Amino acid sequence: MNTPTTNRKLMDWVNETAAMCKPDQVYWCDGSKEEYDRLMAEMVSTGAAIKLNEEKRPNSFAFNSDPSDVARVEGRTYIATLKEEDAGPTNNWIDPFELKKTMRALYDGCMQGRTMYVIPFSMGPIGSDIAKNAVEITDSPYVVVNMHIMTRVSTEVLRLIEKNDDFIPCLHSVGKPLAEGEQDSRWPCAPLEDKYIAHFPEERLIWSYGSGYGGNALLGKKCLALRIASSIARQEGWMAEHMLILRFTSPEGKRYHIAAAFPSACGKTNLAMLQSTVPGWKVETIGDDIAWMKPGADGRLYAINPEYGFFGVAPGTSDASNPMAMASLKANSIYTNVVVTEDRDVWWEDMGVECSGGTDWKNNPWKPGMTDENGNPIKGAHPNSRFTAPASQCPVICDDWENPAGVPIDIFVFGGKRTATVPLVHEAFDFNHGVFMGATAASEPTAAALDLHDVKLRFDPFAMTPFIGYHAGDYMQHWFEMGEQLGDKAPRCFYVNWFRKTDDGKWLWPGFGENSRVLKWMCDRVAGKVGANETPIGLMPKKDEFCLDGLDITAQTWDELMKVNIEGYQETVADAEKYLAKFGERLPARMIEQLQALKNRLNS
Ligand code: GTP
Ligand code: SPV
Ligand code: MN
Repeated sequence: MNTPTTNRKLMDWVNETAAMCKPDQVYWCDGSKEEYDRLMAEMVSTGAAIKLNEEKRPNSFAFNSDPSDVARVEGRTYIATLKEEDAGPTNNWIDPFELKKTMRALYDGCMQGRTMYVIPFSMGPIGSDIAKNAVEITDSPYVVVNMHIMTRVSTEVLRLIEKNDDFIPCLHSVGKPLAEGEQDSRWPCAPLEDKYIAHFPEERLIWSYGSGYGGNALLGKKCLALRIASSIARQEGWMAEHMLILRFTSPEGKRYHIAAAFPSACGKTNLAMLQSTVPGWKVETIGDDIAWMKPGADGRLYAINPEYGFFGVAPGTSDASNPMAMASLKANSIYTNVVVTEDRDVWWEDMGVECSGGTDWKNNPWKPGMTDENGNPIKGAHPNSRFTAPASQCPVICDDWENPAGVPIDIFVFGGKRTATVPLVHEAFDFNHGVFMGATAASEPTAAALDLHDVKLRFDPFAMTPFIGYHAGDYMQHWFEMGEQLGDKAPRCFYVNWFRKTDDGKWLWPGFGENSRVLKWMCDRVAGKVGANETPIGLMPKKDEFCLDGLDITAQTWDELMKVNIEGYQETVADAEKYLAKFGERLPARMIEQLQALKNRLNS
């Protein structure tokens, strides 16, 4: 093999991995367009990829996964710390020695009949202080092309590793060795019981086996930029969060930077690119899924987006709901588990265009209106089908979105999907109360994780439950400590819920672009331009200070949207208390104080 590095550590790791996984060949990726085109052409020739209509979707490709491999698998995701208590009650734990033994047996010969790709990549602008260099080894060419879009893949990263000897090793295999002459499947993967998405935070190491989908396989994203990074961030005094980052600019040109944490498939991509309906105000995007944030020299908190592309939920994305996402994915994109239409374009549910038929995500002939044997509609696209699109193609991406210095965050927003109880918006009394709000955020499950279907509501602190690489109690404590350090420069905290429904199942709030009205109220609060009603749960808008012009919202709907449901909150508090009890001694004292204070306010 020709090895484009002389770094001992990297060479040893690649050689050891090759000896264990026994691929037919080893290939070092350079991130070039030529490499991308060649791998795509190979996948088209084997039938793994479908080249889309060049006129409708230039340079774009569709893939269908195995029906068993369609989302993250939280039940098979592990934080393997030396001590079990360091993984905490929200993570699956296995002793790292035992897990490595199990996984080594699986990795042994797992790349037979395949190429082992070595992908040098950077999370964050290459060479910047906040970026992290990493190398993913994978036997999936689908992963390579997705990594090209989602991260900065470059031989420049190898040059940096030569200099500083510092990189995060990420090992991935689809877990399907090929016997001599065996025909490969379109989407090779291993059965659920052999899938492992494993993290060794003390070693800063990632081992993933058996899945080719999304966050299970594109290891820069959830595994590195959230689970491993959150653990590093706590040690080093910064934050790695499941947050979008946007810039909201007033008609006078004043810029506000907002970072918002919503659970998977709860509206981050939508909010990150929203088309403001408030006259003169505009949104520009910095990131749609992950924020890395560090205190700057001026004492404020600065955020960067460590990613390079969007891996966004396809269904529901339309010119009406998210035109900027639609523009981002017009060309040079990858679509996974959507409908490929008869004219080789893509389609998904609620795309807002007619479809006469094509091939569904399971590779079956499909027409709209088709039903299964029980009369239920057959979806053409999987609910967690996704597009992979370069962030640079977003028409409202900030000019300076790659500035390694980041943007100063003014506002934190927390939220989730709650069809009842939680009002449209409320503000925290202070930062500690904001941490409590984020730490007790709860959401109804979505299709983004495979194994949560029986859950009605889950507490999802900071939308990070599946992504905290250590004990969630220590994580909450880290949030309080960051607030202490930032002092009066800490971002103001708000909680939102776009998802309230009426008794007959209709959305109470129009959402999407109209959410700009809520953002505007937040900015007015920060600027001291509007007051607020003090309620037991927090500070809420005065109706005449909240812009509803041009919206068909009755006084009754407004009251419903802004109602503080005391009994509902008392119930949630009781549930939160039960949930937090699991954290034992590592539950921060400030969480207990906040819980007690909320109880008192609700009871008085
Ligand atoms: P991940 O990429 O999984 O982390 O998710 P995300 O938070 O980026 O999710 P995304 O923005 O793709 O959210 C998708 C879902 O939220 C779709 O079902 C949207 O229709 C829905 N959604 C987003 N914004 C709104 C809103 O304002 N109102 C309503 N009712 N639904 C919304
Ligand atoms: C999520 O599930 O929050 C995602 C998609 O952003 S994945 O990258 O698959 O985790
Ligand atoms: Mn996400």
